[in-house]
Amino acid sequence: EPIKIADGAYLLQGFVSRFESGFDQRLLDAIEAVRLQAPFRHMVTPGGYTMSVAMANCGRAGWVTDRKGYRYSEIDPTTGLPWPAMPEVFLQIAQSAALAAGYQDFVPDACLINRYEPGARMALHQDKDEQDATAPIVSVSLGLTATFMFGGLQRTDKAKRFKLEHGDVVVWGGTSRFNFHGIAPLKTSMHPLLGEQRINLTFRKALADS
Ligand code: MD3
Ligand code: FE
Repeated sequence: EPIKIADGAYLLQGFVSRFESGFDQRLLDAIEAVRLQAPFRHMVTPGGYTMSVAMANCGRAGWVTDRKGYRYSEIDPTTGLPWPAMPEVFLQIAQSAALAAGYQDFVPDACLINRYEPGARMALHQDKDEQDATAPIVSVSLGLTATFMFGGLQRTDKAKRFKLEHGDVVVWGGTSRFNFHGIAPLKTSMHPLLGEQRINLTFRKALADS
């Protein structure tokens, strides 16, 4: 029952809870372990803006931005240490979702963890920093519902809006991989497991060799 939302993009509603009862809590426990080693931080864009989304990473490579640009780094600039290893439960959910969408050999080497508090947003952008463009990106939404904006290959293409709820997974492959997308400012609300926040995991193959 994946819902096709674009060429190569599939929405798997409630995938986390259907995968295994209580798996959302296992993911949250793993996030707590990662953040002890790689704290959430508000990164600065090359243009000098501090992002409203707080970020951390795990896996071999992590996405970072600063005044010098966007890139993947094997070292966390905040700690000077390698990023924490990808938790087994992260790999399990990412690979299982990729398989459900028809991608059989997805081995992510990076997981970006985005934390949205009320008012936080992500402006329309494309994901172009990964070296392997054939691999899909798998996103897992946890906590408060967000309004996702999904545009086309040009910034000016009109964006469709849809909701991403706790436990929803989206697999982005094919040409959808390069569509503009973003998250509207998070509305204040309360989630039973996460309180006033939304956490999104995005699994990627960032490096050419791993
Ligand atoms: C469509 N994150 O981290 S997840 C990002 O909810 C990012 O935190 C948003 O965009 C979030 O880059 C959206 C859904 C998503 C992720 C990657 C995509 C949609 C995508 C890549 C290509 C097209
Ligand atoms: Fe993105």
